[in-house]
Amino acid sequence: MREPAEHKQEKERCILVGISTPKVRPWLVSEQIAELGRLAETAGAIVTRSFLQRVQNFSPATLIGEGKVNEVKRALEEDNAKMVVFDDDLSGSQVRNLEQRLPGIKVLDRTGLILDIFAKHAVTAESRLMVEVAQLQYMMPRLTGAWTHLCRQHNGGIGTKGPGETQLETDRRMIRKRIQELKKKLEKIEEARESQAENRNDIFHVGIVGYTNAGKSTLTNRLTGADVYVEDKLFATLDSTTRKLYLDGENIILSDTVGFIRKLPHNLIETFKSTLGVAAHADCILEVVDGSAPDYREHLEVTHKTLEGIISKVTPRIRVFNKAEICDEARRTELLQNYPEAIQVSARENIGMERLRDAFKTQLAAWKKKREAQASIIKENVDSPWPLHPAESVTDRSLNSKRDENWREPGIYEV
Ligand SMILES: Nc1nc2c(ncn2[C@@H]2O[C@H](COP(=O)(O)OP(=O)(O)OP(=O)(O)O)[C@@H](O)[C@H]2O)c(=O)[nH]1
Ligand SMILES: [Mg+2]
Repeated sequence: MREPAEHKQEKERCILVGISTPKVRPWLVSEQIAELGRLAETAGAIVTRSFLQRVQNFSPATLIGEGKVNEVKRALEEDNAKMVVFDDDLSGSQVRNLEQRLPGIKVLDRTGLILDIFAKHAVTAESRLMVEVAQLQYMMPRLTGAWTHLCRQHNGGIGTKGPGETQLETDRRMIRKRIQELKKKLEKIEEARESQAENRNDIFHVGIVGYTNAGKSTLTNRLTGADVYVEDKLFATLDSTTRKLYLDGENIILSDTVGFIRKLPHNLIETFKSTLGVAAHADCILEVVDGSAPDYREHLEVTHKTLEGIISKVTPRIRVFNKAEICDEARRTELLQNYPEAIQVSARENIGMERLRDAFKTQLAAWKKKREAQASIIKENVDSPWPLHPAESVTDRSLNSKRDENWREPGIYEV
């Protein structure tokens, strides 16, 4: 089992700040801040406390109001914490203003944290390239002093695992050039992947998608006996893994891939499109949802929004609600009533796997039927509707169809 590299360094203590507007329901806001806490822990930090500010409008200078900044400052001192993480995106100037008001404190936002986790969990050359592109794009507007300052001052740690200090110190033009180079490399990898996908055209391919931590890798392991990295962490999987599953006398392919999260940075989705492309080429999508999550509906929504434009609407889908064994009766009934087509499973406890395999079999049969129909359409169109003259090829005929219509066996005819 391959474990992503973790940085062995002392855990950083941090404070979280969430902001909510009256439009957002309070329980959802606390879910979001709890998720930010899990992100911070995944990045290797210790959360000492969280602040939630209800505002009508965001403050343009510091996102939160002056009074709240002072409150956060006092809390940081009391908790001996050196980092503050905002649940919402901060602009470059907001980061700089906050750093001025909170001297010696590292200021990050959710996106910065996610990028840091991605950087730490990237295993293959491809995912490292993708993360580097996303980091550089993220840094561009925040470049003026702030990031170089962070790197020197904090000497590494969360949010500073950038592509190297030298890059941070180069100007935007250089960074743009670097992004172009990286994108070219990624394009080449993607081309190779496309041709791989074409080679697998005759095997039924299931792409697994879903919110991070839903249990996609656990399910892949359960179904295929594989050993994909599973962890109670967000973004445990970044690189897509492809495994074979023996079903009904033949092999099908399962691809496990990167999970989604709310407020996933747009450029990260763009950059990871090629990894997600694995699912885009799939003949069937398996959507895994953590049925026990209080905000599972939002998970569904985030997954669908992220996949819009990547996966064709006509690709058949199977939906499973995972972690069924820890759902209470009321939740199980709710899921059954609202999503009668979905299958409730537990990858951990091996529940519902037969139903899932049956669903694969149904989709496999439908796929075969469709392919047979496609094959016969191709055959019909390739087969000539009239007998060919022995000296003539199909191409000759299609190039000169006028002549074809009047073509006759050589000989003497009455006119
Ligand atoms: N209770 C319960 N926990 C589960 C089940 N399936 C997975 N888990 C746990 O959920 C956590 C996340 O599982 P993963 O398989 O890594 O989830 P993932 O969807 O691949 O996550 P990412 O790779 O981060 O997107 C782990 O702690 C698993 O042990 C299940 O059926 N029941
Ligand atoms: Mg995973």
